[in-house]
Amino acid sequence: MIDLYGWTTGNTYRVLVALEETGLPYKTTPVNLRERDQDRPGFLALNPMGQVPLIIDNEAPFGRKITLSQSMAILLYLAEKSGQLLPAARAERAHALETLSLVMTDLVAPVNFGLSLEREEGSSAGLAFGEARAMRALAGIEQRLGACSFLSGGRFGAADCAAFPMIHLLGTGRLKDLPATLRWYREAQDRASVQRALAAIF
Ligand SMILES: N[C@@H](CCC(=O)N[C@@H](CS)C(=O)NCC(=O)O)C(=O)O
Repeated sequence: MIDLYGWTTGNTYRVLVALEETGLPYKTTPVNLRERDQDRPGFLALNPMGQVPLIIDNEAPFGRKITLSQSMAILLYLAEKSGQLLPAARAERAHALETLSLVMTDLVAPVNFGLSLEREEGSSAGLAFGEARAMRALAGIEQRLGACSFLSGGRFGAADCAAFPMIHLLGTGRLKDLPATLRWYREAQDRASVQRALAAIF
């Protein structure tokens, strides 16, 4: 059983979609960010960064319990554990990882940074910067989805799990000139795994 510590944020939903896709058994534990549960000693002992998501896998494949933070590392761990979420062929796998990296560093990171700057400093400049970077990343995503059914290649995988919550947050208005991305978004939204992830209770 995998314990997922999380809250209703994109970084947690990314892991929820991956858990639902793989079918690995898990249970959720809320870390209420509004009440700053992340700063409590019990949680800091698990993740000194005081951030969610975090998983504890009590049945790690190498026979020991593992505690893991960072949503991208968690996606890759779940891919390895389940044998799903990444293509087996090496060239396809390399492109799936390239796309995962694009999603996390060029789409998710700048938007989240902009949102934090706005929330904590009241600055809209950070959000404008984040959005401009996001549109560039979406152009890269559009190109990928023009050539493949999914961001991870022929099957929904780690890069798709990573991208869905952020594209969901950005909204379909930003996808009007990106037909392949809009097609992908609608298909992803209809997946049972994504629906279950979005309905998860914290
Ligand atoms: N790079 C990390 C970012 C995690 C992160 O920023 N988590 C936020 C919620 S979305 C958080 O826990 N914030 C609480 C805080 O920073 O105090 C990941 O991908 O998991």
